Amino acid sequence: MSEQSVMSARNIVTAIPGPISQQLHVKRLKEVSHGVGAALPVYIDHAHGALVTDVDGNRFIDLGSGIGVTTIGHTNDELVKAVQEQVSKLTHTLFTVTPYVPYIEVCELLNKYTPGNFEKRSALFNSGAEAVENAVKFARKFTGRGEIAVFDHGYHGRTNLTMAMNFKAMPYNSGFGPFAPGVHHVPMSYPLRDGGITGEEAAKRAINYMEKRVGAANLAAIVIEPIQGEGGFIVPAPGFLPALSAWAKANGIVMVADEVQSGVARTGRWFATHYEDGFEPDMFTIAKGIAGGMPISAVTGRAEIMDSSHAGGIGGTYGGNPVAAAAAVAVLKQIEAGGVLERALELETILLSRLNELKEKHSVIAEVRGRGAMIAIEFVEPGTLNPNSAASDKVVKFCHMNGVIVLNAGTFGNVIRFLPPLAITDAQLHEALDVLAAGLETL
Ligand code: PLZ
Repeated sequence: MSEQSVMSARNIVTAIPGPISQQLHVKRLKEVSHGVGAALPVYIDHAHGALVTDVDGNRFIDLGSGIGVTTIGHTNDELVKAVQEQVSKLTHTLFTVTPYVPYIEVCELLNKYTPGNFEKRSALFNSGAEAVENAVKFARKFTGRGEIAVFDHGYHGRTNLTMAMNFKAMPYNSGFGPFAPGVHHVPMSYPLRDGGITGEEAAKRAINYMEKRVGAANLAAIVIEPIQGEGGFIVPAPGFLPALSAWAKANGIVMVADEVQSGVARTGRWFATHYEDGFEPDMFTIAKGIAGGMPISAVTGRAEIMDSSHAGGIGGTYGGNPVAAAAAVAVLKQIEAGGVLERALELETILLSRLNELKEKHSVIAEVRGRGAMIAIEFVEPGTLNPNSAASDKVVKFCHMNGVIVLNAGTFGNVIRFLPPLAITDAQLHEALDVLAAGLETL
């Protein structure tokens, strides 16, 4: 064993947050809107791979990737090189005025690697919410219909339309309405809390709601996260997603997979949709992990839907910015080259075995779920299904204080989710999970 590997990856040298972070936080509260939250107010100076260092010199192991963004690793070498080369050549023209090459390259790669054996087109935007907004625009234009169905526990963004599509009032929606009309919330498949019904039965419940409450002929699109992100990594029961897409197809409804959190190698496949045979979305929304932190998003879908808009109907000043597009090409080409998807599956093996061990030991953990490097644990009051956010909050706090960045999630705030950068080493992941285990011992 090298000296490096026996040393701790973490290095906590001050109280958390440290004195410089505390000073910065005071300044921030004076200058930055208080509507912008901070889960862990340590101010970060630099990061590489899965290690993040703050302004006080504290080094953390990152199991959050900035909510699933730095999947390829912080300051990934090839990404940094691509960005540096592009930024000195061209920072902006606006693709819809005078186009440039990286935009087309991103679209080509996404058209190739998204599920679905049909002709595709893509369009590029800045954020996940903007991608979702545009997927809805395409679906409405193509179908000539107005209504949209989304699912309980779902999350789609913070713009007016996407707020209407979110499940949770707090903290996302409360007080920010009125919201865009035409959005209908449909029961999700949530195996832990569904009393044992099958995926097909859960789909029947959702379809019944859409038929009776909305009317199939009025629906432009069904928008669903194949694994729900903010909702707590809820993996629907097998058969749920295929039954929905079959019903959508039979009724001329556009099936949209929101893969903003679950896409781009996160789950060990290019997209989480690949796991469900028979689930056949017409369109995908993609963001986060696509470009290692550079802001870019995409809608990829059937050519006839994507071409249904008149020229000029789709766009935006910065959408598919050349530097962000170059970063996306660098990420997508690394996945294409091999090894990245495999790494996510290796992390899955470690996460599942360590977390299931902890579940055996701690009856507050009701379930370990997810795929690839997108795994979560849900906390309950032992022997019941009552959500136990007091326990999950305590463990999250313990991890933060001890140099591990973890994120909470879930409608009931009782889920801890793990989204490590795929560049994390086995030793770093084990060290972070040792901290989690110690946190569970404090309950
Ligand atoms: N769709 C499935 O997960 C973003 C939200 C963080 P944007 N999720 C993280 C926060 O507190 O704002 C997300 C998602 C899914 C859409 C979005 C929205 O993506 O890039 O944040 O707009």
